Amino acid sequence: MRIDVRQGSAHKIDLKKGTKVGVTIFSQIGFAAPQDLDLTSLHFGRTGTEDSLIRRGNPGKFDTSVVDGDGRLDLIVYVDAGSTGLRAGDMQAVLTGNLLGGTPIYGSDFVETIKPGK
Ligand SMILES: [Ca+2]
Repeated sequence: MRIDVRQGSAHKIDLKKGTKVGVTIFSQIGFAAPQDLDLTSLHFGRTGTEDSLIRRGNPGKFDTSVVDGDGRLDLIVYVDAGSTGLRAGDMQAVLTGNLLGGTPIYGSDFVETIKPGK
């Protein structure tokens, strides 16, 4: 699964608690992220086990947008950088979860992490 992690438009993430980071999950042939994912199962962070998603209700409301111009709606979830377990200098972040049928999914992206407030 292809994901893209950004704080605003940059890959550089301020690890301060409360920093909102967007994680785009790209749909592809045979996989529609907004429909096929079990949204309650998603975890994101240093190891992919962290409960860092910012949820509005349960399972929460997330954004959809055609991020990459391929005509397929992609899913955008938001996480609190302070809950990801990421440390300054980490260069990778991981998203894990399940499809609605229970199949586990995994994605990772390059990140640049900076100390809180720097
Ligand atoms: Ca797309």
